[in-house]
Amino acid sequence: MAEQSVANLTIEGDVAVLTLNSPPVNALSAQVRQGILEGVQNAVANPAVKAVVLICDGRTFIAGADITEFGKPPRAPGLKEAQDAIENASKPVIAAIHGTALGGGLEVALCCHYRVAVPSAKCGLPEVNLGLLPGAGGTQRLPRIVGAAKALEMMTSGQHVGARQCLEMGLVDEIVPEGELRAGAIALARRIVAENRPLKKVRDLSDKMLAARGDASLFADFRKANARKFRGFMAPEYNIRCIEAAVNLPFDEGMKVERELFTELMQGTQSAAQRYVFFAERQVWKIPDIGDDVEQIPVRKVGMIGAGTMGGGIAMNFANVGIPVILVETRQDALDRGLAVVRRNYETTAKRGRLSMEDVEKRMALLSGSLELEALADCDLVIEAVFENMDIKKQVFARLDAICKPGAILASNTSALNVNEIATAVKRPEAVVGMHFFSPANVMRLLEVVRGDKTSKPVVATAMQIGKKIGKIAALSGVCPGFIGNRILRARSLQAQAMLNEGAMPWDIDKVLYDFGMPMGPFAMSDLAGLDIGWARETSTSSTIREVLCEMDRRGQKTSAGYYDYDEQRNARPSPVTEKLIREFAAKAGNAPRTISQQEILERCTYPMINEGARILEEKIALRASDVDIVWINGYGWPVYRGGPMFYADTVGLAQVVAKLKEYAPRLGPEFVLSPLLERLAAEGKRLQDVK
Ligand code: 3H9
Repeated sequence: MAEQSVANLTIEGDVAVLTLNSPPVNALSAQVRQGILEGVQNAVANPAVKAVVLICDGRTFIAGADITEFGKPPRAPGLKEAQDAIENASKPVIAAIHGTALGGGLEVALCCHYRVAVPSAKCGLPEVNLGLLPGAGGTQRLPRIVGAAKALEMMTSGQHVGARQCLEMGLVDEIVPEGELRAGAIALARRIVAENRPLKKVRDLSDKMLAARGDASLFADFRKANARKFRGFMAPEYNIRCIEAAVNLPFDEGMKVERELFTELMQGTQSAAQRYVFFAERQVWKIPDIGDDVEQIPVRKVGMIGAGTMGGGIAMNFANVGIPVILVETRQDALDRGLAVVRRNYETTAKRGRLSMEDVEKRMALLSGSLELEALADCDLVIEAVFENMDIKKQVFARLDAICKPGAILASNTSALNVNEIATAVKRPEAVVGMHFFSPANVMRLLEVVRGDKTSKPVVATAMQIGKKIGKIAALSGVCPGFIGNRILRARSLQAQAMLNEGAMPWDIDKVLYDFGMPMGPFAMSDLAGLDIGWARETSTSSTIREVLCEMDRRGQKTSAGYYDYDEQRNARPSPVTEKLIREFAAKAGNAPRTISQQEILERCTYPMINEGARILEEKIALRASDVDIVWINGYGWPVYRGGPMFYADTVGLAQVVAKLKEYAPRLGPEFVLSPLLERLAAEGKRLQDVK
């Protein structure tokens, strides 16, 4: 028997109960595998035992393979041995599921002869989110029990499916009341024995798959319908291939396909990136000098200054979790418009079936408006989203200082301004923090929390935790122009603009970045956002391409013309006007246009970003490389299968990045400074992700 604490076998009359206990999530470490193997063997060998229940202590059923073991030498026993012991047992084995049965956990449950769950339990095969496919028979067993169509949905989305739905699909056999799992599972075990029910092996089922056998259209249609969502990712396609194998091949042949494709994914860069991101998403919440003992400030009411696109979007996040928000505007029509936009957003969600009309009303009832800052006096957290101008921000903060109750958090949604300077406007700088949301704020997952020199620990801790509560992923940044995200964006923008002057066209650059996996390139992004952000006709000097485009009223998608021309459906096509303008600018500067290779475009865009990320690390603006990656994945659409710019740099090799940056240096512009940290790590053969 393995260690008592990991797997514990007790005999209750004629039923053996094998309880796993390996916190935090009962992942299938070598010890747990050993515990299952020996536990089942011992139970089966015991003549008094007629059936076996497999159950877990703690917050969840087995949540999957132990991801920390991936990439390390395998340790015996393998999961298959443990699964075989279950599936081939001569006595019925019943999985008793609470929490989440995920990945390898569900694959173990699928080897059991019966499954019972509590109503709050969920099942899923989320391997796709780690750039993988279920590698312990899940790809072959799931379609056999739920059918190919449902398996396609579940395995390519990684979704966790609730117990009731699992019951309907046949994935679980019975649901027992919350808190009665153990007793319910034992009772089911006894019934199975009494009724002499068969030892049901999922591998032998076929009836739900017969319809799909030989019908390639199910798969072709599914691929087509999801092409956009799956773009660039290997794992969804590999999952689909495994389900095709399940449908068309005998079980053991299908298992061979699964093994082969699993191994390929596991050894590839995409899965390494996605596993890295899994841990990065959990690491990002941890702030070394702020422990759990730091007190949080209860946030029961939020004030929002500005009811425009940003303010309204931010307010929705709080209303979504039941926190009331007062929105303050300077004019009644702006306030009315802002609230109407919020209502429209909610109603659109309701029309798509993702929210009930009752919930729309509930959320709207949490939002109120005012034209007076004084209305914010009793708010626990006030966020301003006014015009990006330091003087205006300081005026607002000075007024908030006079109005807000002691202990209130005063947050700025600035995307670039100095939070320390903003804090000089108040007598309580410890209360001032940056909370930088990304547009559209009700959709985008990222929140940059900006810690000023004087921001107190409780304020930082609360800003992070409230971010978690409203479903964001919060990354901590120090103060610098543009913080983590926009500072790196600027490094890319400078190169993209420079390359226009050297002979590349906006669509050449955008295509390279799109093919790399970004949702769009920098010029398409500018057109979407509006070229006139921060531009005014009165002060325009015709000195940049962007200024001249604005002067020509080519202000982006909203005017059907920007860098690109747009048709009525907003489809972009390269613009001869823009092309001519770019050529004229280059000629004026005395630049002879040259052909810039796709490779150079990619390197010129991404390597300066990496360099800027390294500078952000050495200046201690970011706590760790993986936080930089979290920002770029969640705020700017960096493809998760490339792990973020820092992880990507490690996969390219820092020596290569540095060598190229040195080669390109004459073209990189006066602002470019090679990061000493990057240079040192490259020389030492180290990685950015190892910087502590
Ligand atoms: C797989 O199964 C492959 C097989 O098909 C093939 C095998 C041959 N391993 O998320 P939380 C840690 S692939 C190791 O904050 P929650 C996590 O890092 C796997 N560690 O809790 C964190 O550590 P820390 C398929 C893991 O309550 C702590 O547990 N399964 C694993 O918000 C708490 O996690 C999955 O992909 C793991 N598998 O959510 C499921 N899982 O405290 C992955 C978690 O040091 N897990 N940890 O930061 C989850 O989705 C969530 O953790 C879960 C709980 C929903 C279970």
